[in-house]
Amino acid sequence: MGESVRTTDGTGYQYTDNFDVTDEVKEQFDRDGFIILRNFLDTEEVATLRTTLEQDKTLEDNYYTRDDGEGNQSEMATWKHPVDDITGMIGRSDKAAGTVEKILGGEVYQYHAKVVMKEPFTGGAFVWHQDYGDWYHYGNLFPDMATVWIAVDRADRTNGCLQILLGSHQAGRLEQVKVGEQTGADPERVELLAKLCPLTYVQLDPGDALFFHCNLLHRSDQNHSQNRRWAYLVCYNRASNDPVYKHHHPNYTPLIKVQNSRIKECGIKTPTEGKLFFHGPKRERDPAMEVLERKA
Ligand SMILES: O=C(O)CCC(=O)C(=O)O
Repeated sequence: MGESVRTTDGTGYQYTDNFDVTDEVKEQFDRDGFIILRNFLDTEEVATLRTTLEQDKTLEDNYYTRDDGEGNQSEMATWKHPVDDITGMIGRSDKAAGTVEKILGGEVYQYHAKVVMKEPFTGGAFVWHQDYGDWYHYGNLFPDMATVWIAVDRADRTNGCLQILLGSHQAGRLEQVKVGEQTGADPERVELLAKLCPLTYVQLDPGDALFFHCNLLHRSDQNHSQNRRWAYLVCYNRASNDPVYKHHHPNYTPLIKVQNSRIKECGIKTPTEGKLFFHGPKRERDPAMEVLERKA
């Protein structure tokens, strides 16, 4: 008997220009904590995004390493504001920002954007966590936040695709604890929730997008395969949920939305100003510095 694994294969909505957040779409998001839009970026758009990221010197200069504590690492580059390159056009587009606005029920702004790079064989794992686990501590009073996770490369079980506990956002915010070298949701609670909320592997083709609620439990495995797994993520906050603390992620900054056509029109360009990369506490430490700090 084969192992029974639940995946998102064959599920989700095919994105077309006529896509709308109907009552059914909204109900699904509220019930499951996510929706999938297949072909959210068409072949040309995702190819331009991929080439732009590969050529972007600022990513090279600003990425940091996120050690999974089990011998592997993922590289991440995180920035605050959308600018006029394809990453910004996607984040500002009606199909991304406009969809999130309808899902969350009001105006949104970009809370940050990032590229998560899981390289072949070395890409690191992420433990079970909720994004709101951290964002709560950064002064966001309400969980009126969501992320659009866009597959740049195919993401599947072999290269560490995202895993979710379906419907787990309905449990609300869980305690955060140290899990190995990472911070994650209380493993005891996660285990109990996993009995009720089916573990689901989010397998996506390049250009497919997962829109998910900030309290949805998610994780991902190491990449043991020869296939790269890069993803582009845009995180949104409701304008009405302006963080009450100043933190490394932006306070309310009006998002200038653009028509979807701007994604194609902008082509490959890599502006260096305005994004404001965040290097943050998770930046790769220089081992020599750590030795000095321990001695201090
Ligand atoms: O892309 C992944 O595998 C996980 C990324 C993630 O959960 C995060 O950056 O918070």
